[in-house]
Amino acid sequence: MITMDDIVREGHPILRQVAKEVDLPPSEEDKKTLEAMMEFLINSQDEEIAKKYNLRAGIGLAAPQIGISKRMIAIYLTDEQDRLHQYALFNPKIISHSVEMTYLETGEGCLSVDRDVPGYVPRYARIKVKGYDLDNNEVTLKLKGLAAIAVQHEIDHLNGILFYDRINKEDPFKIPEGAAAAL
Ligand code: K1U
Ligand code: NI
Repeated sequence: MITMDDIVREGHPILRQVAKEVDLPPSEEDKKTLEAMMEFLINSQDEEIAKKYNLRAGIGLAAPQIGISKRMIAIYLTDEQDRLHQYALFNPKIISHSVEMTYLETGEGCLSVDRDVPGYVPRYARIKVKGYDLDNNEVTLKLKGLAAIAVQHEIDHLNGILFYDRINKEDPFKIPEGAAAAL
């Protein structure tokens, strides 16, 4: 199982690399990796398991964060409407997005960043994402709110981008242009 010891922290060059596309259909090894990433998220949100293994809660994880520079992400979160979003995706791609932007009023955190970086992180308010699931089915998702923000955070990891790269350096709490707060 994946634990915090497997999570690569900022400063490691893999977090700044553009991850490689996964060959499809996915190999058994790539499927196992993506399944283990999802298991980590579920475990990290289980009070007992998280305490036992000292896991920090996460709602998303990208393969570079466990030292694998391949385009794989896992998402496991309950949204503002109490809907569960559980996605394990190979080669996720934003195929369209809103003009409107959004941001979390609490800012963002990252399992690869062991410190608080305050500020608003501008994100598209709505996105359409295409990718492939564990069974190699093409998946198209239309997302908004926290789910859209989490997917953008994880796709950023695949492109070597960390959330604080997007915070306004001069004025971290400046409301991004055309943005409404999420949540
Ligand atoms: O990629 C990561 O480092 C995980 C990160 C992803 C994230 C997505 C969107 C906004 C912020 C961060 C996290 O999951 S940080 C933990 C977190 O945001 C959270 C954990 C439990 C409940 C609610 C939120
Ligand atoms: Ni992160």
